[in-house]
Amino acid sequence: MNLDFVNLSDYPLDKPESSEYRSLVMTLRKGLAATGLINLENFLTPEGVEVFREEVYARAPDAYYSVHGAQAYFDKFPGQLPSNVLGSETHCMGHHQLQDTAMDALYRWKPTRQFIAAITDNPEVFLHEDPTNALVVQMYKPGCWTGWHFDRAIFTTIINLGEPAGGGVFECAPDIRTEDDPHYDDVREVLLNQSDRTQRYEMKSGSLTLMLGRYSIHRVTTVEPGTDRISLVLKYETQPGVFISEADRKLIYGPSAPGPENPSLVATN
Ligand SMILES: O=C(O)CCC(=O)C(=O)O
Ligand SMILES: [Fe+2]
Repeated sequence: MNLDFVNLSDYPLDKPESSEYRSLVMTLRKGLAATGLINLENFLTPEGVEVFREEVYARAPDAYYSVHGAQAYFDKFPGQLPSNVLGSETHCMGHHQLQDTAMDALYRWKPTRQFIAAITDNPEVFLHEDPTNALVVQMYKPGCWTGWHFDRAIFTTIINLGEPAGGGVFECAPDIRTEDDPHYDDVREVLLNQSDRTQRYEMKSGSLTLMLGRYSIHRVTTVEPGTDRISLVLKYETQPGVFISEADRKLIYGPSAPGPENPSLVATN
């Protein structure tokens, strides 16, 4: 892990015993618990952003372009919903395409995992084990978007690597549902663009966003002509051995995307 890529002056991940680290983690933990979403600006150094972007563009021809529909929660949604706000259109690269990159080194780095565990108030977090879905680059070329959805994992870590010239805004209604209550009425208001809970975040390159994605409905609006929006999604889990289903893997990462070496491992999403 190249320490020049992380802004260790503002985020001293390498000094977990220091009082600066402890007070930073305390503040971020409280912020995440209170608001459902925190954004750490300038988490990467400019050099880190540059190197990560080079890695993304070197691999971009192999990204899998897909347009697909709504996710699990909406299968059970009562009543009619506007279909044009669900689903996604992106160019996606999975972990199998990002091996031996600086992005992968940051994902696996123990201090990153300790930092995320501390902020999310977990004793430890584990790497997602699916060979495709653990570390993901979402490229939003002009016209691309991700519709309203909830994530499967409790929390999601996103590093922004490119701001679009227009559009590509991250919108989120944090903490809108709970594990036991889907809050369909509140969610319907969001989907119909009638909710005062929806917030807009213009993420800056190099920022790290941590969000309680399982309970916070979110989307990325359509990117307008100009520059691409790029996000790097780091999937951490509160238990080991998490995979996605073969059907989801093929849908998101393409028909030739590799599955687990041991085919008896079953999906846990
Ligand atoms: O691309 C983004 O910023 C958000 C991606 C997202 O919501 C997801 O991967 O679940
Ligand atoms: Fe998401």
